[in-house]
Amino acid sequence: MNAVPSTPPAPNTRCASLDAWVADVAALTCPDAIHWCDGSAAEYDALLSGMQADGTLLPLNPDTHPGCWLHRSDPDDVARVEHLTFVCTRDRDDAGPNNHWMAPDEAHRKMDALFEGCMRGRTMYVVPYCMGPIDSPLARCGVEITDSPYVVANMRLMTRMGAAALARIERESADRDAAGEQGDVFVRGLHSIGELDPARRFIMHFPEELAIKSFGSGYGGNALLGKKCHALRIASWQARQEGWLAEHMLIVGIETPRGDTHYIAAAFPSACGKTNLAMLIPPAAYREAGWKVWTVGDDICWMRPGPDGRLWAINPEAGFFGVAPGTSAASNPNALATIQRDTIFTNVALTDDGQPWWEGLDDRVPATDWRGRPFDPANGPAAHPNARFTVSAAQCPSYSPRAEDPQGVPISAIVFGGRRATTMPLVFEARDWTHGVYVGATMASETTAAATGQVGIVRRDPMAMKPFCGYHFGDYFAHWLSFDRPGARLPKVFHVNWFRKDADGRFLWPGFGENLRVLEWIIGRVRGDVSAVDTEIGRLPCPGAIERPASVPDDAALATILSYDASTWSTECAEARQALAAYRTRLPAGL
Ligand code: O2Y
Ligand code: MN
Repeated sequence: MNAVPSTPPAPNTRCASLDAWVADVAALTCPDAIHWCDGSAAEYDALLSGMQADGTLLPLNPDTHPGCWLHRSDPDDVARVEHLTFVCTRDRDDAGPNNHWMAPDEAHRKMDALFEGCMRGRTMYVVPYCMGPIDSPLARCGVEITDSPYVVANMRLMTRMGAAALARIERESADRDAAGEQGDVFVRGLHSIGELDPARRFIMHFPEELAIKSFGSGYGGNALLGKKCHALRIASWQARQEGWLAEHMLIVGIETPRGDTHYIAAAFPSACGKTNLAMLIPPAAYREAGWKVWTVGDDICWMRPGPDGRLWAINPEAGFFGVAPGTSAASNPNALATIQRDTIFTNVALTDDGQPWWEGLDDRVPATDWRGRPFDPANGPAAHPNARFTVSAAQCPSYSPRAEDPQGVPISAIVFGGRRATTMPLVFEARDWTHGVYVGATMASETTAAATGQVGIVRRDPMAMKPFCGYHFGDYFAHWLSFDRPGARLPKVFHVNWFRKDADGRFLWPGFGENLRVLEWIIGRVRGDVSAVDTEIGRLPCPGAIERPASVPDDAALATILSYDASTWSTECAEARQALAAYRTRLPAGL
């Protein structure tokens, strides 16, 4: 680690604006040392050892979970904080009613006051990173400055971090200078854990400046700035300017017995099984017939029109920051296999022999809860409901070789979905792109206990982007509609609902691997192999088009899951119209 020089620092990189920014941040935050991250294995090991020494990380059982660690976060710092998250645009309307807004000058003043001297006694890490394959034209770079070694270690798993990213920033900055263009080629993210005081916690986004300032939290989406802050809020703004889409979507490749692979991008709000769908294991009969599922990404998708008119997508992330509770050999064997080694667990419980444990994993009784107390059911769940694993995507058994393709993968279908006990049939297809955008813009999901404490409230969450769109939703919908232009070969758009219930509150559809039956129908529609029934809500599968899983008792039950009720849908449409009215000043006429 280099000590902070008392004279202005010599250039560290071939990007003068980066050097100048780092020097300015050091002058403001007064760290004891500055460390430029190179992303090497030696650096990672040194960070882990340092965190083991100071108790930030505990090693897990090396026999069952080699290279795995437990981090216990501050009990008041366990999730994203939407009410403290702001989009700071010059014109308030540009942030839209879907964001909390603060004027940029005021936000900078507020944040700089918090950052003043906050790194005294700490090391300041400079973390260059690339979102997307390092040589992809769709990838974009950022630099996160942070005083948290836990954040650095997580960023190494979640992004392409270090020397290669810095080299790309230097190259792009030289190209921009040579072209006489203004502006930065990287997103500037400044983060400090501060004192982890919820009263002094803010996450500010400055999309016009490609900048993020985050103070007071060390956790997940608040602190790993490459993820929600950069890859969604700032990137959605950049994408609108540059003609692409930054979406809260998984990307999964479905290989059929014919040997062709169709890539599907899917948006679901939290707690709808996104990671499970991205890592789906086909039912035995499908596996035997030659179906395979390939994981490209489980959370974020960047898509742009290619020369052939199709949308080409990359996963900007290099790892998974997945929810541990509920992950099991039954729900997601691929995820479980992925996290057997070299994984950082956050806020999980421990068994008496030092293995990570969470509700839903198996029927063992944990010894220690997520706060490090002897487990007592009277204290609530053993693992925090938002407990996480951070792991490199390359460890996933179903990781797609095409995930590293700089050109991305062509998207055949876009799927929207939500958790709906009633109203929404298992699947329907939108009539055209505009209808598809409407379906995404009006999608909704019922809350689960883990998310809010209130169960079963229907919340509209357009394209699952409500917490993540960096600008006015009206402009965002218009941007989506703009992709329908001459020469475009857009994906078909679908809506799915795995969560429909019967009158007794029992799920009607088995979900998990059986969802492949629905994806098979979607692929049939993309290829033009299967017909559909035109209805007022969209196109539905013909009877018999989706084969009945064993757990669905008879064809009548299957018909119920596939059907809709016109009067319930009248209410649905009225509610959807009311939700869209919130964006009326900028709502495109097409919707
Ligand atoms: O709670 C957090 O800080 C993380 S939220 C998150 C993490 C991974 C993937 N998706 C999400 C989300 O809220 O959509
Ligand atoms: Mn997410």
